[in-house]
Amino acid sequence: MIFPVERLKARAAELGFNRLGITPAEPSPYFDAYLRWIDAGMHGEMGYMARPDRQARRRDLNVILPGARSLVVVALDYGDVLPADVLNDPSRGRIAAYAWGQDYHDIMTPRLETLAAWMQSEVGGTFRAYVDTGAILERSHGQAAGLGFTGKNTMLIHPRFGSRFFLGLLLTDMEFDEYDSPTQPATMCGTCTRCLTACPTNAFPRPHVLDARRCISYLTIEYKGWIDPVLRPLMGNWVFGCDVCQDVCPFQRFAPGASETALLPVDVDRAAPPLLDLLALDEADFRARFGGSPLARLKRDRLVRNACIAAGNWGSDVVVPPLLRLLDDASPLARGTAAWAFGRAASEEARSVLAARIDFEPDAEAKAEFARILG
Ligand code: B12
Ligand code: SF4
Ligand code: SF4
Repeated sequence: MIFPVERLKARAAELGFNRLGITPAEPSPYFDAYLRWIDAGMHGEMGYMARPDRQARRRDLNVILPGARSLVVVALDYGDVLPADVLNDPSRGRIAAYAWGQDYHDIMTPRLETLAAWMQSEVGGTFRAYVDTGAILERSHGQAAGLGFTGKNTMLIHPRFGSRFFLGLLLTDMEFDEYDSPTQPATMCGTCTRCLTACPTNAFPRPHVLDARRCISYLTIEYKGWIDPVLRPLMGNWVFGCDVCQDVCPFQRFAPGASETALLPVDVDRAAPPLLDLLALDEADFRARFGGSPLARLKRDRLVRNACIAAGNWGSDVVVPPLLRLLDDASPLARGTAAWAFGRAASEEARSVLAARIDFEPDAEAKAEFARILG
């Protein structure tokens, strides 16, 4: 069951993947770094990252697939060059570049399955396909497969293609006639610390370690609750994900952007929608606008929460009418975060409006938000 790598690489390119590397299915050399990260609680409320059965899979790929011999790792580039003044416009809510188009899981998973089925039809073998979904240290195995080095921002960075690419994996009991190996040192950052100092929320306690609990990407996408009021003013206009620690990276200037058109935004409003639109979103608008994209799993209430924070950071009083409407929203998260933004945009008006409402607010946490404004 030995498969010729050149044929595999050619087939992967036909399927639209930008790069492919193959590495033996050996344990990650950074498994202990992952355990330390979990022990420090830096995964926040991403409980799936810490589950003992998932730790066992990350430790030994044979737990996922007995007899696993190889990992095929693919990279798919994303992103586009859009005007920075539009993306940074505080009247817009900014979406991370990875989420500008169609959901990458929906694009990559069927292609990986096609690749696996093709190899299986040629020589047999068993395969497991993963795109972000498996208990696998994808970046570490991607590095072992020669797809890049680990930046101080924890991204897998290719010296020529930057870090704006997704990873997908096929774990298999097949062997290949040759394996890739890292083509560069484990890290190429040298003395650079740009990403560490640029991070708006100071989420890197040290190089190569990210405390997800402070990361805007975690807060806007993964975290379901009330975002710490201390962090809110630091989040700028980000409403879904964050690209700051990649945008400042010197290796990013070589990034080619997406060759896959489904990953590109249809227009700038898809990359940075006007906040007034987001503050007015109902469920139907949300589905129409973001269905099929990575934002779909966020659901409308959390996007509105995030838009309220961006509106509070904008500080313009044009957000007051939509925020007033959100004080009557069915979602306590939207009501409470709208109160916070209202307090920042028009503090005197907010105090009188919230004072009149606080006794009628049924949700304890939303009420606490009102109370914080009232002092
Ligand atoms: C949980 C998760 C998150 C969390 C936590 C991220 C983190 N840094 O841990 C949050 C929600 C914050 C997040 C954010 C993002 N994510 Co994410 N995420 C994941 C996920 C599911 C698991 C990552 C993980 O295992 N973290 C645990 C830590 C301990 O592991 P690690 O990040 O791989 O870090 C390694 C190195 O730091 C290394 N290490 C430790 N010490 C040292 C020291 C030296 C010297 C060296 C060389 C290495 C080293 O060891 C670690 C273990 O391998 C992966 C998919 C997967 N299954 O792997 C996607 C993944 C990492 N995410 C991805 C993306 C695109 C993003 C965002 C860019 C999205 C966005 N724009 O908002 C941001 C980037 C933020 C950042 N700087 O990492 C891509 C990254 C692709 C790439 N080129 O690197 C992945 C691989 C998904 C995919 N299949 O494409 N993500
Ligand atoms: S994604 Fe943003 S918030 Fe998260 S570590 Fe990078 S710069 Fe910081
Ligand atoms: S910005 Fe500098 S330190 Fe950070 S990942 Fe890029 S090269 Fe490394």
